[in-house]
Amino acid sequence: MDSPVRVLVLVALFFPVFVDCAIRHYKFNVVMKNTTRLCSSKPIVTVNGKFPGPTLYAREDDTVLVKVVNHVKYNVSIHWHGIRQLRTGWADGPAYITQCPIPTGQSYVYNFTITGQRGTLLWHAHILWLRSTVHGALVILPKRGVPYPFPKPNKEVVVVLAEWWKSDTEVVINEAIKSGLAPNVSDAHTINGHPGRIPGCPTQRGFKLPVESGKTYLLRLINAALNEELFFKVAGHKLTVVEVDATYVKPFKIDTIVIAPGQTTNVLVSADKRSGKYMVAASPFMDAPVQVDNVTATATLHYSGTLGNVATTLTAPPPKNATAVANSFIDSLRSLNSKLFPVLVPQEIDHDLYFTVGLGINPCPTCKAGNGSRVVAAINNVTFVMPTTAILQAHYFNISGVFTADFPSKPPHVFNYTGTPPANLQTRNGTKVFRLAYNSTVQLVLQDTGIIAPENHPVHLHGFNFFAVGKGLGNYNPKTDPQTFNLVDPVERNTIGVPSGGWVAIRFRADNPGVWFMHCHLEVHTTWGLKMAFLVDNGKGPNQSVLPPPNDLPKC
Ligand SMILES: *[C@@H]1O[C@H](CO)[C@@H](O)[C@H](O)[C@H]1NC(C)=O
Ligand SMILES: *[C@@H]1O[C@H](CO)[C@@H](O)[C@H](O)[C@H]1NC(C)=O
Ligand SMILES: *[C@@H]1O[C@H](CO)[C@@H](O)[C@H](O)[C@H]1NC(C)=O
Ligand SMILES: *[C@@H]1O[C@H](CO)[C@@H](O)[C@H](O)[C@H]1NC(C)=O
Ligand SMILES: *[C@@H]1O[C@H](CO)[C@@H](O)[C@H](O)[C@H]1NC(C)=O
Ligand SMILES: *[C@@H]1O[C@H](CO)[C@@H](O)[C@H](O)[C@H]1NC(C)=O
Ligand SMILES: *[C@@H]1O[C@H](CO)[C@@H](O)[C@H](O)[C@H]1NC(C)=O
Ligand SMILES: *[C@@H]1O[C@H](CO)[C@@H](O)[C@H](O)[C@H]1NC(C)=O
Ligand SMILES: *[C@@H]1O[C@H](CO)[C@@H](O)[C@H](O)[C@H]1NC(C)=O
Ligand SMILES: *[C@@H]1O[C@H](CO)[C@@H](O)[C@H](O)[C@H]1NC(C)=O
Ligand SMILES: *[C@@H]1O[C@H](CO)[C@@H](O)[C@H](O)[C@H]1NC(C)=O
Ligand SMILES: *[C@@H]1O[C@H](CO)[C@@H](O)[C@H](O)[C@H]1NC(C)=O
Ligand SMILES: [Cu+2]
Repeated sequence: MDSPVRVLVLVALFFPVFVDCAIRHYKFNVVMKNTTRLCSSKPIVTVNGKFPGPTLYAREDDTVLVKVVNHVKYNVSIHWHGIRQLRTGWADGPAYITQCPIPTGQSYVYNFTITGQRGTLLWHAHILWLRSTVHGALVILPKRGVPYPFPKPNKEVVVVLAEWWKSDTEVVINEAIKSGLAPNVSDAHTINGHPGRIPGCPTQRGFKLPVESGKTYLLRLINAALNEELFFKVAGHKLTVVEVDATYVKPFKIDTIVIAPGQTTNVLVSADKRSGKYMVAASPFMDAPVQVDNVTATATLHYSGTLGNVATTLTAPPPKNATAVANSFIDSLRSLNSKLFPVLVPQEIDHDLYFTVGLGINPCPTCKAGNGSRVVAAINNVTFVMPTTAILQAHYFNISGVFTADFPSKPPHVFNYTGTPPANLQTRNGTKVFRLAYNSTVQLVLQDTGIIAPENHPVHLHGFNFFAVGKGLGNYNPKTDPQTFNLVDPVERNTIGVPSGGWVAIRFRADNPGVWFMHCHLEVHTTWGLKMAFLVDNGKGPNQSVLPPPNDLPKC
C-alpha cells in the first residue's frame, strides 16, 4: 500500500515542480568605452562596455543579485527603476538617499527580490548625469506557466530610447552648474544605441528590426533619455498598448505613443504587410517654451524577403508641441483590473498632500553667464539639498543632523500657480522628508507652476506603484476636482507626467518601510533640486520593518 509520502514523491516525479524563486546572478562592470557615434569620438561610461547596457532578465519571485564593480573615476550607484524593493531600500540605488555611492575600485552587490511585479522596467545610474549612457532594460517575466493577459507574441524585442551628446555629459552639466543657466540640449536621440541618419554624419545607420509577415512582435519600449519625453511611432502600423511601467493595461490601438524618461510601454505590433521597410521614429514632446533637441531618431521595421532597393515607407513625427497627440495616448490608459490583476486603489485617504513642482531663481554671485542668478527647481518651494550621508542610513542608525522630517504638506504661499508668478521667485534650501506611518494611504496632487515657464514634469516615486486617479489644467480645485477621479480602473505606474500648466492626482498605500526618493525624471530638474523623499516608518508586524543593511554597503 502506498503511503501518502510515497504518493507525494510519485506526484512530484511525474509533475516536475519547476524551480521558481530562482537566484539570478549578474555582474556589472562599470567601464569606460571609446565610441565613434555621431561623428565624435569620445569615451563614455558603460556597463560591460555596452550602450545601451545589458538587459537584465528575471522572473516574478526571483531574487536578483547584481555585483556592480566600479572601474571608472566617478562614484557610481545603480537604481532598479520601478522595482518595489519591499523592505530592501539598501538595494534601491539613489546616491545619498538609500546608499553612499560605490567608490572607484570598489564593488557592491545589489540584492533584491521581485514580488508581485512582471513586465518591462529599466535600470540606470542614479548619480551625476551618468545615466545618459549607464542604463538598460530590466525584463520581468511572469511566473512560470502564467500567460500574458494578451495574445502571446511570436517574438519580443527590447527597444531603448535615449539621448546622445557629442560632449561628455559630465562636462555639459558642470558647465551649466557654473553658469547658473540651462545645460546644452542633446545632439541626437537614439533607438537601441543608433540615431539613424543624422545631418552631417553620412555613415549613421539606424537600428534594424527584422520582422516576418504574419507574425506579432512585443516591443518593450523604454525611455532612458535624460531630459526629453518622446513620441514613438511606426509607419503604416498601429501599436496595441498592453502594459506601462510593468503593470498591465486594458489593450487599445493607437498610432503614436508618448513616453517620458523613466517610463516604459509594451506594445504589440502585427507585421500585417506582405513586405517592405517601414520607418520607426522617436521625436521629442515639449509643449512649453523650453528648448529641446529636435532631431528625430529613426530605425527600420524590415520585412524578411524585402529587396534591398525598396524605398522605406516614411512617417512624419508629430510636432513637438502636439499636446493633443500625447493626451490621446495618456487618456486611453486604464488598468487591466482583472481577477488576477485587480486594482487596489486606496478608497480612504490618511494624508491629503498638495505639492507644487516647478522652477525658481536664486542668487548666485559667481554665476557670470546667469548675471548673478541661477535657475533652481523646487517642490513646495523647497530646493532639495543632497546630504553627505545617505538618508536611509541616517534613519536606520539614528544619525541626527542629516535630514529634517518637516517637508510641507501644502504650498507655503498660495498663488495662482499656473497664472502670473509672484514677484519673488526665490526658493529655500532643505533636506526635508515627509514622514508616513506604515500602511497609511496617501493622495498626492502634483501641481505644475508657471514660474519661468509651465512645463511637463515626469515625476518618479521610488518604492511604490501609484494610481493616477485624476488630471487637469490650471489650479487643482479640492472641492470639485475629486468628483472626477477614477477610483475604479486608474492606470498604475511609477512615473507620471504632471501636465504643463496643470496637475495630476495620485494615490498609494505606504506599505513599504524605508526612505523613498521622489523626483522629476528630467535629470536637469533633479539636478536643480526638484526632489524630496518620503520616510515610511516600520510597521509593528513581523515582516514590516526595513531589513538590516548588507555588509558590503558602501560607506560615506
Ligand atoms: C580610447 O582611446 C584612447 C585614445 O585613442 C586610448 O588612449 C584609450 O586607451 C582608449 N580607451 C579604451 C577604454 O579603449
Ligand atoms: C540577500 O538578502 C537576503 C535577505 O533579504 C539574504 O537572506 C541573503 O543572504 C542575501 N544574499 C546575499 C548573496 O547577500
Ligand atoms: C554648449 O553649447 C555652447 C554653445 O553652442 C558651446 O559653446 C559649448 O561648448 C557647449 N558645451 C559643451 C560642454 O558641449
Ligand atoms: C530644431 O532646432 C534648431 C535650433 O533651435 C532650429 O534651427 C531648427 O529649425 C529646428 N528644426 C525643426 C525641424 O524644428
Ligand atoms: C505648435 O507650434 C507650431 C510652430 O511653432 C505652431 O504653428 C502651432 O500653432 C503650435 N501648435 C499648438 C497646438 O500649440
Ligand atoms: C544678462 O544681462 C545682459 C545685459 O543686461 C543681457 O543681455 C543678458 O540677456 C542677461 N542674461 C541672462 C541669462 O539673463
Ligand atoms: C542652497 O544650497 C546650495 C547647494 O545646494 C548652496 O550653493 C546655496 O548657497 C544654498 N543657498 C542658501 C541660501 O543657503
Ligand atoms: C534607533 O532608535 C529607535 C527608536 O528610538 C530604536 O528602536 C532603534 O533600536 C535605534 N536603532 C539603532 C541602530 O540604534
Ligand atoms: C490664474 O491665471 C490664469 C492665467 O492667467 C487665469 O486664466 C486664471 O483665471 C487665474 N486663476 C485665478 C483663480 O485667478
Ligand atoms: C519661497 O521661499 C523663499 C525663501 O524663504 C521666500 O522668499 C519665497 O517667498 C517663497 N516663495 C513661495 C512661492 O513660497
Ligand atoms: C493595511 O490597511 C488595510 C486597510 O485598513 C488593511 O486591510 C491591511 O490589512 C493593512 N495591511 C497591513 C500589512 O497591515
Ligand atoms: C565619492 O563619494 C565619497 C563618499 O560619499 C565622497 O567622500 C567623495 O568625495 C566622492 N568622490 C567624488 C569624486 O565625488
Ligand atoms: Cu521636471
